[in-house]
Amino acid sequence: MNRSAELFKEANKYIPGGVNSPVRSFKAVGGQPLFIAKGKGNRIWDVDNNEYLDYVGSWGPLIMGHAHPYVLEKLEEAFSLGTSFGAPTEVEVLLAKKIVNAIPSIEKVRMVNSGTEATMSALRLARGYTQRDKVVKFEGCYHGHVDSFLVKAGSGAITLGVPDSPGVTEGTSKDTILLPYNDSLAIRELFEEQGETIAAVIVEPVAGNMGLVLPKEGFLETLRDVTSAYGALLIFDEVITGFRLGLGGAQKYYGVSPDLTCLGKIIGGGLPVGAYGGKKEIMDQIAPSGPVYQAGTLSGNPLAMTAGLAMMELLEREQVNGGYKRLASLTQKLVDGFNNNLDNLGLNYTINSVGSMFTMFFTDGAVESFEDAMRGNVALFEKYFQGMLKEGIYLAPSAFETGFVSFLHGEEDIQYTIEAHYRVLTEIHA
Ligand code: KE4
Repeated sequence: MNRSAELFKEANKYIPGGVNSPVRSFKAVGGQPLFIAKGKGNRIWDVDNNEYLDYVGSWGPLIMGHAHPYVLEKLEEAFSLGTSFGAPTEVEVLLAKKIVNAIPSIEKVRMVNSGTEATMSALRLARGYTQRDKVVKFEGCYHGHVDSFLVKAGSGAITLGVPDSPGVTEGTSKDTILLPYNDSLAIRELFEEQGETIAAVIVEPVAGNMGLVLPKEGFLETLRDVTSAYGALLIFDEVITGFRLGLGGAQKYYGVSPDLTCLGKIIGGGLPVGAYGGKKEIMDQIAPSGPVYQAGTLSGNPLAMTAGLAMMELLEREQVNGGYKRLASLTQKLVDGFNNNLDNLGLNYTINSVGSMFTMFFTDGAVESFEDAMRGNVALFEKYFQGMLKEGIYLAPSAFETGFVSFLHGEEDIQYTIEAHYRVLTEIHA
């Protein structure tokens, strides 16, 4: 039995499912999860010293790769000063300032400890600010494990085949309205019918939790129109896309400005973090400046802020020197190589991509909604995932996630991945 298997056996004695987050369990792809010992650049090593080219990047945060020297250097300085004070620090102000300067729709921002906390707090704020109860979310979008959003959530919930979660009360889910992603007509009809009762619409401006699904022309603009017309707030969940699609996130990329934005992942440089922000007038409703309560012992933790600030400094440099453009074209090269393989093999699987994000769906035709994504052949994905793992390529262990290319991926990595993709597809279709 290898070390990962031994540790998984041990872990199952003390941790539910042997993991601290469901999707890591490999339940959706069979076999045992890998226990990771270390990461460096675009590589990770498991506890049996197997090396992998990493396209998960800790589910998005590590756009600058693992153990970036600059991030580690700044953390080492911070460690020596202490790990947490539960009091204001200069570093959290510096990071807040960078976020505000990077994203025009954010005039004020509050730090929390996870993406879930960010979306949960943004929802409470929207309800407190509008004095309304209803919230609209979209099928296949995942906004963390907030009761109000675990209504056919994406990510883990779909992967585990449990679209609704036990423990979410009728009372809670009755205030959540679920619509198909990319369906502009449905949202218009809903608002004509009950727009005045809706506190907020929350959306992943680029959906990364049903596999990658891009907004159709006019969809985000429609959300902006109807929410403005009826006094509801538009919340962009940019936990994945924030600083992934460029410093301005998806809202800059698509030119649609929300009222509130949720962030996470990249802004913590791999340490636990989340944030939500928006217009002053709305954010000042948050305690202690306003009546909407939200708090956290480790919010603005100096180590997470230090790692986040270092990441932002690195990303500002990338933005200036065209790094994001290079990253997008490197990802396009990967996607073109994959599509070339599919043509040569006579396969017509669909690949969605934007910036440094990509997903290959084991289905043909456009994948523009949760329903489309669910047409994917999960059994084939499982074989593909295991085959790529044997090739030393670490993909997300779920058909309903997104692949991430980091600034540390190079041409050779892309070339190797394209060749491995060809070999594995040939094998599983033999
Ligand atoms: P966290 O609470 O996991 O930090 O963030 C929740 C969240 C919110 N919004 C979006 C768009 C997200 O993608 C996430 C979390 N993403 C998943 C995978 N895509 C995290 C992986 C996991 O659940 O282990």
